[in-house]
Amino acid sequence: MASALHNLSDYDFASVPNAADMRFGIVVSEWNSKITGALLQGAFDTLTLHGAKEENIIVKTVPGSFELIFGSAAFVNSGKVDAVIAIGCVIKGDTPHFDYICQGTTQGLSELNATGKVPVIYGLLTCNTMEQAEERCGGMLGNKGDECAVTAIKMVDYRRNLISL
Ligand code: DLZ
Repeated sequence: MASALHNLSDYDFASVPNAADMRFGIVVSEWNSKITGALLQGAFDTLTLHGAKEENIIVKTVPGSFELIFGSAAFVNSGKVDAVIAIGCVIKGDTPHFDYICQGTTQGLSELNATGKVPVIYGLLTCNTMEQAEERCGGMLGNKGDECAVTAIKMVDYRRNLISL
């Protein structure tokens, strides 16, 4: 679980495989676009930092986090990417809507991740306040986009290693 001590941008650089021959799809929710834009930037920069070519990173937007499921499935089924990163941000409101969107989106992405041909990386911020989201998209707790990029590269490498066994 996240804690005040864990910075989402901290990782062991040397443990990340080179991503020069990897292709990535990033699906970004338009809701809370200031936050999701910063998450996207973090993911994009970290992928390229580890060798991914810009032309091999396809970015698509969807209206809200709930649509990340369909958007990610479309990438998975396209056969054009080696991993998908789903980026969204849900902020708690006055009604239970928050819970339904978080649960529905998480379940949908989980099922896709478990059953699809390529990994789907969970880049959904589920926050009680906008301040919590700002802390996690480049603020004092780092950027979850960085974490998602590193995870995507490692999972592509994981799958390739299994296939080559
Ligand atoms: C409707 C809604 C609400 C209230 N809040 C958010 C949010 O904080 N973050 C987000 O990504 N999306 C939100 N949405 C939109 C839903 O994800 C979805 O787009 C709509 O319910 C239509 O399916």
